[in-house]
Amino acid sequence: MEPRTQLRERGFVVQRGLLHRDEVEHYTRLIEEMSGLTKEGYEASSGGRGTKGTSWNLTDGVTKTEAFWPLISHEKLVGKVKEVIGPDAKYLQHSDLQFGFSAVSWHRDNVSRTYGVGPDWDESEEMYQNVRVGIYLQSHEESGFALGFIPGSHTLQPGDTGITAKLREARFAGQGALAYISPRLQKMMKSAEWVATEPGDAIIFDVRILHSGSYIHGPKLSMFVGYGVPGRHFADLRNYYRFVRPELGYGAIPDALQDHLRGKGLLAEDVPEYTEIPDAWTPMPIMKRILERRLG
Ligand SMILES: O=C(O)CCC(=O)C(=O)O
Ligand SMILES: [Fe+2]
Repeated sequence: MEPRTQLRERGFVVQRGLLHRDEVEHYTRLIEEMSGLTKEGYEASSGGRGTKGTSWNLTDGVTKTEAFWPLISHEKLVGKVKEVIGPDAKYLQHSDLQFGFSAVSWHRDNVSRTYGVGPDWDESEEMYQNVRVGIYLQSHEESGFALGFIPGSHTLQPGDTGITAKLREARFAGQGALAYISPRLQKMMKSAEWVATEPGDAIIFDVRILHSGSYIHGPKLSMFVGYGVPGRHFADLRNYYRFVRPELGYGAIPDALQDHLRGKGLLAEDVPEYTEIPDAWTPMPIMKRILERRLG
């Protein structure tokens, strides 16, 4: 299947070995330095969810850290992204750097996270083409990590009536909560497809797709970058992370990065700024406070 069709129909595209071994080592070293953690010193924590102890997550870390800017314009990566969303792909500020962190719960990364509700699901005027790329630096053997997807959960399926979609989403939510209890319960999600990753592998996915990290028993290092085709959906996602989710600490794109992106044809110019987006998902206030405390 063509990569473009794959993204459209299934919601994700796997690119094995996108980064060369030297690049994997280079980025591993950078993340180890920044996090103060090492692969050798990794200790499984929080029952393999990697949410406590030896875990580190720098939200929008790629934008904030000059050493990672070459990743955004990495030729092979950009080439693949353009195969998937077309030649107008630009950098979309939605990034992360993670060590020992696995997002064990079925969730979406987009703005309106209730299936079918809100502007993200309206493609009558503009196609939705915001993707995130997860790039992994560890082997499946050492970490046990795989990224799970519910194929097709990113777009309105033909014949989806309100009630069937609601029931299905409720089932996903229930199973998501169960997944958090144990790996065995997580694996009960029958409609999930798990992609076990190896060093340098990249997974490009529509940010609306339901996805979940697996439990891990060893070090996991990942980098996330975003791309999209400028337009309404692009601006919504950019403004969402920038203004609707202040607890994540997104700032303006540094001038020097803007110059770098412009030079590579990856800068989205004149993206309108606004702070309110209908049906935008936000974490519960208590979660927000905890996050703010952790970040601040
Ligand atoms: O655990 C992973 O690699 C997935 C991370 C993820 O889904 C997220 O950070 O939103
Ligand atoms: Fe996610």
